Amino acid sequence: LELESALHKAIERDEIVLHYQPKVDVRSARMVGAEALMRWKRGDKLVPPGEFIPLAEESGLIVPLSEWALREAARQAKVWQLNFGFADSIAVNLPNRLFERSDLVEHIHQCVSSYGVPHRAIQLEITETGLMKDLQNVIPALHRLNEVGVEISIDDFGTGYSSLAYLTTLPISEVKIDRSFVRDLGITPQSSAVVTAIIALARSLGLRVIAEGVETLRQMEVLHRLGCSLMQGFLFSKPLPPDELEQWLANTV
Ligand code: G
Ligand code: G
Ligand code: NA
Ligand code: MN
Repeated sequence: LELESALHKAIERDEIVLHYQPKVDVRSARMVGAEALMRWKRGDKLVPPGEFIPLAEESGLIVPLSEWALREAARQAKVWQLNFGFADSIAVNLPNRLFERSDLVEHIHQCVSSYGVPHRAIQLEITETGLMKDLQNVIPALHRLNEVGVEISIDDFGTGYSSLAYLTTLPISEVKIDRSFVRDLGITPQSSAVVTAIIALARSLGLRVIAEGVETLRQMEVLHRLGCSLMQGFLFSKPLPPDELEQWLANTV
């Protein structure tokens, strides 16, 4: 409860920050977008999200936190657009709780329009498990978001038992191969079988496919050989504070 009240204050005190991890196209070695990941600056300590996101989800604080993240990502996209000609999108992780709001789409619209960036400046990552758990709330919102140009990426893909038939009906743009499969690439034959299947599925549905958690050259090579050239992971960069992402941004245009 103490941590909960501290987290509540953290939002008001601007102690929450976003770090950004590049999404890289290995064919050009360039950044094609970035994923925003929260950090809590508590004194001189940086509290990792693993320690406060679960608490935020239990307490409901995840709603104001995520709304803040959407606003902050839109603001950052504008700054980078002005300074670096940034025209890609920033991906924000959106937990299911946000889809219970009937005005989610309106909130996102307000975020982008108040900073004067296009809707496509914001991409949403929703986990496969979250998607399947709450289709009733999520699907109508996905359609409305798609109509205004906000792209949807399915996070942790391959772990959530989604109905493939369902996927074909959803307005999604990207699937993110879960890091558990990437980790075992070149180690277990099962992992490359799963990755091969996901890439084939994505291709036949016309979806982008990106691999997360890429840590080794070997994993990068296998993924590239299997037909996935978009990647994210420590091999390229850990999540960086905005000023440190500038090196990547300068390289993009
Ligand atoms: O950044 P990292 O390495 O430590 O994140 C740990 C976990 O916290 C991951 O599961 C990640 O999805 C989650 N997380 C990080 N930032 C956010 C965020 O802004 N919103 C949500 N919902 N989850 C986040
Ligand atoms: O899927 P999710 O949104 O949870 O992914 C974000 C989390 O993954 C963050 O905690 C981030 O720090 C972490 N992450 C990013 N790249 C890598 C990587 O190459 N390896 C591992 N193990 N974690 C990573
Ligand atoms: Na994510
Ligand atoms: Mn993931």
